[in-house]
Amino acid sequence: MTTRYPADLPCISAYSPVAVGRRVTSIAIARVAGVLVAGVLVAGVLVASVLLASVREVIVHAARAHLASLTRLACAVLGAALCVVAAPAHAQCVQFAGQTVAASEIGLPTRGALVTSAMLVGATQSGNGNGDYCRITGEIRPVRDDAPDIHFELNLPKRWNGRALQLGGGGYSGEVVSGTNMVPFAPRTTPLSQGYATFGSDSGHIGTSARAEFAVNDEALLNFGYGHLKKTHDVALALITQNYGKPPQRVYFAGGSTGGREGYTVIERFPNDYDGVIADAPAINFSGVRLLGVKVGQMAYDVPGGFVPPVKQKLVYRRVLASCDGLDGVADGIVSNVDACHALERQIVASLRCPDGTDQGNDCLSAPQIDMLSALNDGLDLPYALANGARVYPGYNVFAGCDFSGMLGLGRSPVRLARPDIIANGYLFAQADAYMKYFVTRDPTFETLNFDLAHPDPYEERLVELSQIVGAMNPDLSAFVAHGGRVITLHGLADEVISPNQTIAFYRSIVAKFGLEKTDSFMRLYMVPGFQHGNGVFIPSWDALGALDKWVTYGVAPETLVATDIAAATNGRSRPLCRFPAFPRYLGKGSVNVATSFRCATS
Ligand SMILES: [Ca+2]
Repeated sequence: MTTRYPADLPCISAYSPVAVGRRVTSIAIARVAGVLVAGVLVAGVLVASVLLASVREVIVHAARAHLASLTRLACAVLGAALCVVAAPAHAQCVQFAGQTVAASEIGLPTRGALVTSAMLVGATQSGNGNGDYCRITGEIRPVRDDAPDIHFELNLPKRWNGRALQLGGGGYSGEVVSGTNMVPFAPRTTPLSQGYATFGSDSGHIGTSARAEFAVNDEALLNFGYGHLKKTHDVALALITQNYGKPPQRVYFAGGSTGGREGYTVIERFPNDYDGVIADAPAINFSGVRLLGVKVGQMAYDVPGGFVPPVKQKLVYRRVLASCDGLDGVADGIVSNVDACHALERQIVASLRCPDGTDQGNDCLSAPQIDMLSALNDGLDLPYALANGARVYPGYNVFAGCDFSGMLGLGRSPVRLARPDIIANGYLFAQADAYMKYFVTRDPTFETLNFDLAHPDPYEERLVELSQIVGAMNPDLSAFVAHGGRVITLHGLADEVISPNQTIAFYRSIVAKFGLEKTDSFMRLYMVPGFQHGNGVFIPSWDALGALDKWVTYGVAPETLVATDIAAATNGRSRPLCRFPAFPRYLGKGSVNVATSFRCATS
């Protein structure tokens, strides 16, 4: 099989069986006729009259039988070049505008979809690095009038590689994922410029990654949880199939954070729709991370003196670095041997504690501050089970290399704002507060600091229901495995937003279910030292989509790969990208800036 298919003939695409069979219009008939007339004229010049008569006979016969077959025959006999001329890509693209996709073609309840715009983006157009492609935008109608539309975008490259890629969102989503950019942290080129048909949506509401008001609407909530993934997929595939005359040979999904949760969501809920998934830093235990955020906020703002100011967050990080950086063989600013660092946790915490537990300035932490960080480190252990039996949200590597002083860290304000804000009050608490107000209680005046996590009545049932709708914690990936699906997950060990230890625990539950050998046949997990939630002292750039496609298409499973650091201060250095549970250990000689000076080790 080739990796790149020739650009399918536009004249076939415009009149594919889907298009002709379902939406015969006078315009379409006129265009078919135009193709035939032009074809016949040119053919008359180019070929012998006997052949021409034969072509005519075939075409006339076919026209009576089926318009789509006729078009294919015309193209096949008269040649691709003629078809391109007769049906320029631009005309084909703009024809999508105003088209509908019927609700019956979409696997979950909607009132159908409408293409609101379609335009050809030229390869030479300013700012476009994606080659010639048709950019389509549209809306998928909700079942109920009071629910918002799903807005989607779909890009159809002129030179198609036979594959489709759906891209996921972030946080609470709310902005259309255009599909014209790189897969985050990927080097080189965009999927669209490689020939992928790409698409994404706003998850079914207009907002931002930090706004959760939409969740008071049941249908919008279901769309955010999983509905928009299937609906957007089905609409996109109908249009892709119409355009190219056949469905994609491979359909992939890629996302990180909420997009990573969406990756596992499609694996668990729509396993037959996808051949491969990249699910990075996945928020699979969405309820768990939000509930831990509630606890962190309570420890910071409901316990006197519990807030840990940035200067002390940095103090913790530096103390950990002093103790643990060298445990991987080299003081390179990266805590790579996280397990060995965890073993030192008790003495690290003891060294940070102010002598009598009271706040004595910026060189030590008070008892309430230690308690606050310990809550974040230890995670949640609930006295009730969320969906899929989840009782635990494993904590972060607070004392093992995670830096909470950044933009997505614990915040800068000792005062809880009336409307908690990510920068002031920390990412975890601000997002959790929005979750409690709009997902759980649907009461914008709800006081999150008063919520009793251990006794959540009357909201316990609601918490469980939400964890089913928005979570992706089902380790039974059997249907996806049976379909031949492959999944790659990368997660930073220093992630301060989504706990890397939840991803490790989930991986272990998959291994427990399938066994290691079987798990190796469909899943890869790369845990990256020094990598936070997009930031960090090591930001790995690597070609995840290339690795996935090689695995799915050619059966070449990714093993140890190489990641190039794109952190500003250390841009360009490289490390092996080690399969879990291994980490890069320095060999003791050679440049510390190149991956070949490291091996993947487990201790
Ligand atoms: Ca190190």
